[in-house]
Amino acid sequence: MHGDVYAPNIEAVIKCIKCSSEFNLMDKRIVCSCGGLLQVEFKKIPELTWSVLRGRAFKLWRYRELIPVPSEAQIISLGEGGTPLIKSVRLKDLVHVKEVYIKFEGANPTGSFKDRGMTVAVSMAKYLGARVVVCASTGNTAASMSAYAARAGMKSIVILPKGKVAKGKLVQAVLHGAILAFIDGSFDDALRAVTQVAERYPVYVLNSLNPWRIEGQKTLAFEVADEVGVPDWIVVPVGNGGNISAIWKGFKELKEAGLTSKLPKLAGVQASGAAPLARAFRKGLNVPEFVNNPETIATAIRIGRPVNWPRALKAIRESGGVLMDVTDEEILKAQEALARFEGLGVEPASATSLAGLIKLKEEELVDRDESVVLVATGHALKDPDVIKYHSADIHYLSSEGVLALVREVVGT
Ligand code: AN7
Repeated sequence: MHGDVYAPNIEAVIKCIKCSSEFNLMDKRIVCSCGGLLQVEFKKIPELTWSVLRGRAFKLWRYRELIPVPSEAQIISLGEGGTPLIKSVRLKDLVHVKEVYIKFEGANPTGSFKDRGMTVAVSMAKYLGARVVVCASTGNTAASMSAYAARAGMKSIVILPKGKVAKGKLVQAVLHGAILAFIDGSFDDALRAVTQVAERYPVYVLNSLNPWRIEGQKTLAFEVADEVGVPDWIVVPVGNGGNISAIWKGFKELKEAGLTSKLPKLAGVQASGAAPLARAFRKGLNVPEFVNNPETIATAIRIGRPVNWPRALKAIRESGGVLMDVTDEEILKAQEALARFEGLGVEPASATSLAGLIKLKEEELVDRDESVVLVATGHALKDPDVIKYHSADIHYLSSEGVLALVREVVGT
């Protein structure tokens, strides 16, 4: 399917953001021996023009040169990326800003932005000879990993917080043949278990600690810039802080490559019951105080110890942006507004971006002549159980009853 993808020779390394050690791209480690996070870095940013890129399909692999997977690697793809960037027609007047776009990541093959990271990281896993991949997950990572692993012919093991994963995501992991391990505890406990497993057994870890996940997820920035240029703000739901770090990396690389000239301000949004980064930002802390019992209706971001916090905090500060939190009530209201004013069905975690924008506007951090992109990370179908929190106009009627109902609705 991607035989037409240009496979470049790339000069890049894996580098520790803490101790600056450098590793070969073929190195299998996903964290540095010093404990620091790893990042893929170009030695020299490839020379590119928009017209070359735009001659290819509007999909993630359009940006092949900026994704330094070695050219011999087989690309495991489900046609991810190229998701709709939808201009808001009705919400714009509610929030009073120049332009609001919604990047609808629910349109990815497994219904979330995770597919961007997985096409890249699973391709690397396959290339590195992994047979078993593993992740801790609040649900979407598990759904995406098990789909891509299936396509790559690898076994997947997903470690999940018992009772806290939305139904749609579980259906996907089961359907794609993953081994599901539920543990008593939160996502953070599941990730600790993954770390222990990885120390002992030859498994490849596909959590967003993995630098190749970031390489895939940064393409969201490429697509936004490609379609409408760089906005003034980009608002991103934050759990582990992987996606917001990736999006920042994407915008920075575009600027470095001379493809854009400005950078956006990043607004990261957490759920109030799981907001260690927002709290650290508010207090001006350099190291967050973790939350031991995170709780929110937005189970995707029910995370108390975000592993990507160093890069997420750095990205947001560098951009001149903000980190904030929104309540479950605000999340549900925003979910309903996106669905009922724009026709966009997103899961609760994804609605934090609109809830965040509403707050940013109230606090006058976003100006009325600024443009904003809201990242809608996952599809509404992921989490059908939240229906109980929304107003529903449902009737059980006889056929005469139906006639009466319609008469009332049309107002005759
Ligand atoms: C819909 O699936 O962490 O800040 O294990 O599913 O990069 O963690 C999901 C995260 C936002 C937060 N929106 O992204 C997992 C997982 C949705 C998500 C996030 C997630 P990060």
